Amino acid sequence: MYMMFFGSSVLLLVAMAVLWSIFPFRRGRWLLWINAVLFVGWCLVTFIAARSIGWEFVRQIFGMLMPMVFSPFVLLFIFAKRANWMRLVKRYAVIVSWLAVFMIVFQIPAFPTFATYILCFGVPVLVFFLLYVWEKWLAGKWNRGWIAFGSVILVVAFIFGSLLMNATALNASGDDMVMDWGGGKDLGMKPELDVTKLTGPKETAVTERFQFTAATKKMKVPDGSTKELWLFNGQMTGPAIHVKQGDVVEVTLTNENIEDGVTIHWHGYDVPNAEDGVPDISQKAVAIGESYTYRFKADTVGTFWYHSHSQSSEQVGHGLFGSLIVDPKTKPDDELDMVAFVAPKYIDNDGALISSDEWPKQLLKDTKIRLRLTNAHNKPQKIVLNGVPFKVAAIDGNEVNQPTDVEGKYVQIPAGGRVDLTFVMPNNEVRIFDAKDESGGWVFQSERKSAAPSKEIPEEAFQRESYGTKMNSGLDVSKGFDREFTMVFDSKLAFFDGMVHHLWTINGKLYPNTPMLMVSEGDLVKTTFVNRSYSHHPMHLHGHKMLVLTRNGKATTGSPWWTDTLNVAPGETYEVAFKADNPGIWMDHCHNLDHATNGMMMHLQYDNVYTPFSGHTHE
Ligand SMILES: [Cu+2]
Repeated sequence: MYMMFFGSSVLLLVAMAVLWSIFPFRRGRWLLWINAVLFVGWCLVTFIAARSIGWEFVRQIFGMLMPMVFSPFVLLFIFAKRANWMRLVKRYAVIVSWLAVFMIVFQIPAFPTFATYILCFGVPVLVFFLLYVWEKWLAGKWNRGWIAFGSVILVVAFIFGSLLMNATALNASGDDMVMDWGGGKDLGMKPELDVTKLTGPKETAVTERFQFTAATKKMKVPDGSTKELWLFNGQMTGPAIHVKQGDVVEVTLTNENIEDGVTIHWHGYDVPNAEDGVPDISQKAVAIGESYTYRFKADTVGTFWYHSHSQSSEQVGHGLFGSLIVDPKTKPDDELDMVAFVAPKYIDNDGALISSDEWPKQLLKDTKIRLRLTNAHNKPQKIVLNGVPFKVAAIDGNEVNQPTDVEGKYVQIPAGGRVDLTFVMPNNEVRIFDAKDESGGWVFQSERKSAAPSKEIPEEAFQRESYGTKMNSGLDVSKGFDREFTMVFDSKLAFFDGMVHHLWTINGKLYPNTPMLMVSEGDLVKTTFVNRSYSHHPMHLHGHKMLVLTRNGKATTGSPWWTDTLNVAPGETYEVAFKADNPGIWMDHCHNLDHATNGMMMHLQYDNVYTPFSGHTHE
């Protein structure tokens, strides 16, 4: 819907600009009338968009461009009876309407800064003044060749100007750290806690020990070709960490030959800050030949994963990830556990499911299965399970209260997110696959020979917000919040690494210039996500679980929806709450790792914590 608003706005503004450009050369009121109709059309499109997706999505673009594109009509009306002023207004209309077109194409009004206000409100006034001066004292001639030449120069200057301006923003040092106290008390920094002191348990407590070596390895990938991958212990996917609740896990990571250094981040697992594996925040990336030891208590049950958080987009993409599963102390031992990942884009861009487990080909009837699926890709994935009704037993490691049977629906997993699907093996074959890879995935054969299960992709999506049965979430949000933050997502074009890229902004800012979200320990925090861009943003907060309160303004009704990676689709708004109960400096970023690389990251910082490392990271 937002895209429809944006696209039709661009078309309508271009049409208006073209008409204004003809205006100085053709007489007749019809041009003016069509132009007025287009303007009304644009207002209507905005009105419809505001009603259906919310004023928040359209207010910047409309609010800032509307006065600009409306101003020629007003001026024409004012100067209707004075021929030489009319000439001036027509020239003004051409310039200002094209300016509006470029502003909307580059989405400049979507994330206004002081410079944007000058562009939108100051430049039109300046244009009018300059035209007046030109007409009055230089007896300006309106020459087509001159206009064409002037326009080309202006357009080129404007495009390169915007691209360069945007690129400069990404290369900023971030030294002028700005803080956002979320409307709560600004307590000032009282840094007394060094992140390196916020560690897991002592060595003596360790019950499960792992040695990981990160190295390159040539390996066959799902499409049959051989690629150089970057792997933990030479395995795709990395060695599984499958432990029991109460275990103390120790992982010693050694970097054999991965340039730029490696770390391990325990995705979705709320470890103490020093174990979080974010370079330049909780540690230095582990350089070639060096080692680093992580230790944490496995007290939270569920499906998690681990991956390098150094140059994440490249390193996860090349295979530096694996599964982290914590079983309850007493596990129903008749449940058959299977772990799989949607491959990251470098290993397979087309939705191949990969696993380090050997999955059984045939299953006995009535076998209970738990499929633990993690999306290591950058985009949300549609998972299809055909041939049997199933339950969505857990999301991001959090069990759903009384899940009901799902049939004829696909389940979307956000990039970085996990789902546990459970089912009881029927007397027919069952197929699981990613919607991008209909002929791939797995088929579980039954005892009885049956027709091959369908490759059909259901049209309807599983909706988490109303699934399961309501129960006490354990987080009381009825008495209001200590802090409230809003994160609005946009995109802009810019030069970066010598190419034009999309940069992804939070509140108009690029990392590391995005203000840090400041909290005090014990705060109850609300965050609102608003996605005005045209790409999905799976928002991942380290160190905390978020409780989803509303989706697009509607309160969630089912089992409490806890998540660590929430997919915010284009045009969507979510409100989430979390308790600030894990002191540290935590990343809050988009898990489309390309977006994170291109600006969509920020920090959540406790006011009493500091890092001895550089203080901001390039992931
Ligand atoms: Cu994103």
